[in-house]
Amino acid sequence: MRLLFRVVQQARRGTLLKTVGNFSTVSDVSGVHRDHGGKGDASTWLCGSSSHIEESVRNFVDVQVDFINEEEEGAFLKELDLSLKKKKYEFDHWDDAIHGFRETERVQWGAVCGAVIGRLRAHAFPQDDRLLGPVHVLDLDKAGYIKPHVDSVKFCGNTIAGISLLSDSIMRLVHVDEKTHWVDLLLPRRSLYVLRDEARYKFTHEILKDAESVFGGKHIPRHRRISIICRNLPE
Ligand SMILES: O=C(O)CCC(=O)C(=O)O
Repeated sequence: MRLLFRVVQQARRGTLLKTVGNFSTVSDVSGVHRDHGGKGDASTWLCGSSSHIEESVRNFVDVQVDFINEEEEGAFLKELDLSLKKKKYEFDHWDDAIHGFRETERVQWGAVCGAVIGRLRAHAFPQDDRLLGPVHVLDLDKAGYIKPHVDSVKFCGNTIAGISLLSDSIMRLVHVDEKTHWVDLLLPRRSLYVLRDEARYKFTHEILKDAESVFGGKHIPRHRRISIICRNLPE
């Protein structure tokens, strides 16, 4: 079974994509509000449909810029190269939650990557959390993107945390009931993001395609992107 199928519950995409689409060209969105303070200044990586929605989501999201350095990024790329190269990017299935990807999972890591995974887990999860053993590795082609979805409550707990390699990207969160309530997270290359609780259950998340990848009016080129994703288990 595809790994991603195990972890996502797809959004009702017909309406959702259409609604979200209204906000895709963020440079055109006069309603965009930039976060200028609050709990730690997130204005460099968080913007949304209103200050109210930004503040409410801010409690449940975190982005750590430069969580890893270039050397650590290189170690992941080297370690993953062989197993990813054996697979082809998948583009074909219209109903998949994701377009243009290949994936793998890994339990054992070399010293450098193992230390980063340890740091990620220590940062994102309480010490007594039960974690999903295998780390999920998702390789998005330059033309690939992740559609709006909520991770399955059957297989994942309240937290998802990921490191982005090779490319900056925009992760969009849209409220599952109020489609006009959304925030965009700018995920710079080598950053860590954490989504927990309401951000994980009450909002869909997606990674925008290059053509829609705009933050604060600026195009953020979406190149090939690999994410290293850790989750906890449901209680
Ligand atoms: O690639 C990412 O960072 C996000 C992955 C994702 O959406 C998921 O695994 O549910």
